Amino acid sequence: MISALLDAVHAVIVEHGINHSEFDAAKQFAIDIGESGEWPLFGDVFFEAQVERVASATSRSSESTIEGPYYVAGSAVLSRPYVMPMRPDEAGVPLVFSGAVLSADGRPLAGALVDMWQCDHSGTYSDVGYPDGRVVPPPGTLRGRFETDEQGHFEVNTITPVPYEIPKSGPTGAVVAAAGRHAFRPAHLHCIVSAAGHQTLTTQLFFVDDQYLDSDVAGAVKPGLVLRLSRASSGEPTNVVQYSFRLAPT
Ligand code: MBD
Ligand code: FE
Repeated sequence: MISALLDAVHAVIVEHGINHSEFDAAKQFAIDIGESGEWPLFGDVFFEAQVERVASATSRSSESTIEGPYYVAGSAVLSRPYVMPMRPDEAGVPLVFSGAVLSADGRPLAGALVDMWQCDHSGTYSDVGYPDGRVVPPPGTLRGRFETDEQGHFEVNTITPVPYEIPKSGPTGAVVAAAGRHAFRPAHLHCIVSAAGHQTLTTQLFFVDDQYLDSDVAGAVKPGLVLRLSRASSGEPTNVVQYSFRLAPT
């Protein structure tokens, strides 16, 4: 594999007539990525979706997609009724997300664990070091874990995520700009779903009509993961959405 990788780089050098100053700039770029702490961001934005497509090609679980750089293990374990950890005045349109965790044959899985995280209404994740001076929510905000009930169901209260613009001021942003792309991901909820005797599923949920579905900077949208939000019947400005995860047995 390593020789194939080196051969691919050699081929680019030849085809594009890379000179010494371009080579020096590439080395400096690698140094900058390291010094900025952006290796996880850079790797996940440009390469994780490809790795994930290869890894999931033969999976019998429902659609998976990338984890991305912002998962934090060990988030709050919620108790019912489930509410994602939020500030008292958390901005954003309330969202009630409900659904089920099923085995591949459709059997409901009681006691399955959903580990969920998302950005806030300004497009900022908690527990992430940002290069700009933005307001980062308190640790643990909009990160939580909750279980399905005896029927394999769950319902969690949160806010509706908004499109997420990856940090533009660092070296990853420079590559995005050089590639002529915008830096947005469509709005998404991240979920890692696990249950005894089943393969763990890492995925994301997106929403119809998002303007970035077809141009996700991380290329991680799959059609089956795009959900239709609807308005709660209460008359309050609240969105509701449903989804059922299916896990392949181990
Ligand atoms: C994200 O929120 C994300 O999900 C990915 C994959 C990359 C950067 C930011
Ligand atoms: Fe994300």
